[in-house]
Amino acid sequence: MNTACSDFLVLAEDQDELKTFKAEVSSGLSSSPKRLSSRFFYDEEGSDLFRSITRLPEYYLTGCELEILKEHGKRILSLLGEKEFNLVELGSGDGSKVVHLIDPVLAKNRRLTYLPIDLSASALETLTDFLCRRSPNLDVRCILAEYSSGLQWIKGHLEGRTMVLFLGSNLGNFELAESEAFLSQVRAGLSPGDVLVLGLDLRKDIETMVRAYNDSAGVTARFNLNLLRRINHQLGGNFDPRKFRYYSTYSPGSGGVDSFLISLSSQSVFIRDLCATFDFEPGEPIYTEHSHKYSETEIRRLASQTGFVIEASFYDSRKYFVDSVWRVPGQG
Ligand code: AVJ
Repeated sequence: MNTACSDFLVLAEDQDELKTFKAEVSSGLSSSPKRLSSRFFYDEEGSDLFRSITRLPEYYLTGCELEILKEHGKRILSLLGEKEFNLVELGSGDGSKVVHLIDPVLAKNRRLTYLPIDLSASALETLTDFLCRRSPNLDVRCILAEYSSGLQWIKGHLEGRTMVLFLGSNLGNFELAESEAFLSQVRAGLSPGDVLVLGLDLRKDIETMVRAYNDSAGVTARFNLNLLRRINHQLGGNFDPRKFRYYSTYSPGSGGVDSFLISLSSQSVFIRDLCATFDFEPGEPIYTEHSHKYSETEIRRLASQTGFVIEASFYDSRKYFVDSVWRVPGQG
């Protein structure tokens, strides 16, 4: 991690995340209907499974966004002008997307500071190792933090223009009210003239959307079921994942793919660290994930309600996905 070009700022502790996990499992399994948040999918095993998902033929999202960044990366960058700037990424990914924004800057022999914000130290380290060899003109400053505290830190510590990346339709896991609050928070961390690049999966024919979450290799099912395994490992649960099935479907009402783990029998699960038992009826669901699919109207409404102006929209050739570029209005 102590690579010459990188800095590592720690604003979150593993214990904090474990506490949050414990609290959310407790309240989620006590509510009716039961729920567990997809934000907890990403332990080490879950992150590996997600990487496999991005390579599945059915999961078109990653390929579409890669196509957009390869094709239009330079034009996206040109919206910031020629001055030195900071590139902030919410969620660090594996670097395969962001290089299409980093490399054109470095190719012009310009300096760039890249600041990935992520809760996984190992993800940040792997990403840094991958990026650091690229050029002495690239500064990588990793921020181990929740998005909100990372953004807050950035506000007081960066000079010059900033471009924030929130790619992969990660916003789609938030509920509408949460998305608005989150985007307003991003907006508050930025100055007039700064830019947000938001990757969003668009509404399209239902079969295509549903197939992306029902792959024939069953990786997405394992990805969801891994959450029960994580509860077993980290909180001393005794879930038998074979007694649950993964189910996901498009809901026209909410405009997204909703995912569930459904109990196959009448069963009780004990979780040691919560000192609690949770009862399941046959067919009882745990709601695990909402993956929102956006309409153009929704995107326009979100931007204007959170204080941004849409500056440009970049699509893949099939128009499955959009990288929507939003600017903070005003002088700057
Ligand atoms: C990373 C949140 C965009 O919702 O499509 C992939 C996660 N879930 N397959 C999504 C996911 C099931 C993904 N996001």
